[in-house]
Amino acid sequence: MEKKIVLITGATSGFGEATAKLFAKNGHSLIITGRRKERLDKLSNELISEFNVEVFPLCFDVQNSVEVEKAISILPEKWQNIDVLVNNAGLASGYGTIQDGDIEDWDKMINTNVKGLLYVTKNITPLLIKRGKGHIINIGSTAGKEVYLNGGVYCASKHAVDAISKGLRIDLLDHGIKVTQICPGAAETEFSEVRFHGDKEKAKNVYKGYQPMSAEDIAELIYYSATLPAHLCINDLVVTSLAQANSFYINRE
Ligand code: NDP
Ligand code: 8X3
Repeated sequence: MEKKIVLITGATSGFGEATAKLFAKNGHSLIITGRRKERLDKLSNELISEFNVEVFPLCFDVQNSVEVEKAISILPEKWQNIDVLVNNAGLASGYGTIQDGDIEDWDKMINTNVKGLLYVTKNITPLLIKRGKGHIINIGSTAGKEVYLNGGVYCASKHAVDAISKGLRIDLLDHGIKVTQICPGAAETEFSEVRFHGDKEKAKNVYKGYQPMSAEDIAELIYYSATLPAHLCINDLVVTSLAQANSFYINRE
């Protein structure tokens, strides 16, 4: 199989980390990103020693447009031949109504999930256009399809990802670049710990009484989407565990 260069944002945990491992296991080269440098370096060493692949770690905060541009501009020429961009970095911060909302939480979600995804995309897309091929995989959410109580701003940010994915697909149509959005329901990662500001008990309760998806489940779908024949593109994929019908109904024991 053709060896790809895959850039994954938010590879220090959850979906991003599992996806990096799966691509590495299959011999692909990886640009892994995140803010936590120690985790990036640890993952980088692990991928190199376990799978004997090439890895380029890039430490930056997607919220900062200057940092994003600077980080991507230092990529050596051979690393600029990116085949797949996985726009995965993202978070929910806080859980509550808009009338009681915390502006810092809102800023974090909108700046990361919406503006951060746009900054990374703006900097990588010219590299794909230059090569006349490539694939952008955006991690949306069921929260980008439905709106639930106490999740208004997170849902708004993921609805924006839904719109951006649709818009990008149109913008890039005559450049031969695929755009896929993957919209998972509940998956057990560090996501809920981050949402509840480190409260492990509250985070655990989100996944109580049913089998949620795992980071590895989502990695499989990202990998599958990225390795389809050149003429095929999954545009939009909503995926939940068997126990979850949608954002509102989960079959708990
Ligand atoms: P995790 O918290 O486990 O991972 C989130 C990743 O995003 C981390 O690697 C983190 O790295 C990175 N990240 C967060 N903020 C920034 C930032 N400002 N700059 C750079 N990197 C950042 O959560 P998941 O793996 O679950 O989440 C991944 C994506 O999936 C998110 O977009 C999330 O919204 C989405 N999602 C999650 C679902 C779930 O149930 N888990 C369901 C549907 C969608 P670091 O902190 O090192 O910067
Ligand atoms: C994460 C899934 O249900 O917490 O995007 O919004 S949910």
